[in-house]
Order: sequence, then structure tokens, then C-alpha cells
Amino acid sequence: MAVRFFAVQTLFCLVSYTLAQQSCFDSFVVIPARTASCPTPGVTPGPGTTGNADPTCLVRNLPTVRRDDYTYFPGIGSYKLHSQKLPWNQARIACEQEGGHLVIINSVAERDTVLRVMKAQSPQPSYVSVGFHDLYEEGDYVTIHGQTVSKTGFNEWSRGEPNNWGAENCGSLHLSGGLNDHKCNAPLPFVCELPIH
Ligand SMILES: [Ca+2]
Ligand SMILES: [Ca+2]
Repeated sequence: MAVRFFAVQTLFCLVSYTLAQQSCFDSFVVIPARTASCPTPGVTPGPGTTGNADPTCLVRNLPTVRRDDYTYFPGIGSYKLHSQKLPWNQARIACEQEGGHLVIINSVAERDTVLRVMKAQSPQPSYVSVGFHDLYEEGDYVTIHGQTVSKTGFNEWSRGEPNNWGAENCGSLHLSGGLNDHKCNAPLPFVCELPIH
């Protein structure tokens, strides 16, 4: 059927070309239109414009630049505490929109730095969301960049944690310095990290 259709179209085109000296072969060329629009970092995408359907949008963040609202700790990293409480995934997105990511703790020194940021806030938050979860598989804790938490360089849990109490699949840090799992839809303050020292 397709071959016959193509043959008929070709014949039609030849006739058209003969009569009008115009080619209609252009109508066979399908140029895929790039209909999806990538979100602009820092701008909340509107409905249907998340960019997730467009693979080219997966390179999301602009090159990292220093921001005045982050605190810089030479040799360790740059951090910002958001005291506005958000569910874990919204916090993750908020950090990305600033060009960073939910903090990933890779050492005791970095944990202590995040605690300094938390303790500088008034009132001090008991917990902040950080960049790990076990959403893919219960008990398999990975960072938002896909690394197993036990290999990140910092894997100290608060006493009795993780306990998955009532289905807790998102990561947080307690003011006392240990990791915790909490319910992803429970709004918490959160700490973003810029990969810049
Ligand atoms: Ca869990
Ligand atoms: Ca827990």
C-alpha cells in the first residue's frame, strides 16, 4: 500500500512539475520540529514545558557561577540553607533552579560545614533535606547523582536510623550530625550545594 501511494504521489509530482515547473517533492521531506521547550534555569516551567520529553533538555544547568546568596567554604563547597519548608522533590528542583543540587555530603568536614550553615540560622532547623534517597529500591540509599551512600565518604546515621518508619524514602541530616530517612512529602528546610569552591 505504501509503495503504491508513493508511486501515485511521484506520478502526481511529475505531472505537476511538467505543468507548473514547480517541484512538490518538498512535501515528502518531513523536518521534525523541536516542539518541546527546555526550561530556563531559575524560571519555574509552565504546564507541559518541563523539558523532560526532550532529551536535549537533560543537560539542565547552566555553567555554575558564584551566587551571593551562598556561603563559600574554601576547599569544601558552597551552601545555602532554605528555611522555607518544601517536600523533598520540590527542594531538589529548587536547588537545580539555582544551578546547584541538594547537598551531597562526602566527608565529615563537609557534614560539619553543613551543620555550621544550619546553626547559623535562627531558629536552627532540627532537620534539613539532603541529596539522597531510597526511592528506587527500599533500603538502597543512593545520592541524587546515583552514587551509593556508603561510598560517598560520609555514611553516619543518627541513632536508630534509617528506620523507614511508615515508609521513609528521602534523605535528611539531623542537627546532631547524623543522617536520617524521612517521608518525602513531609516539608523540611533544605540545603543546596553549588559545585564551586
Ligand atoms: Ca525507605
Ligand atoms: Ca527515619
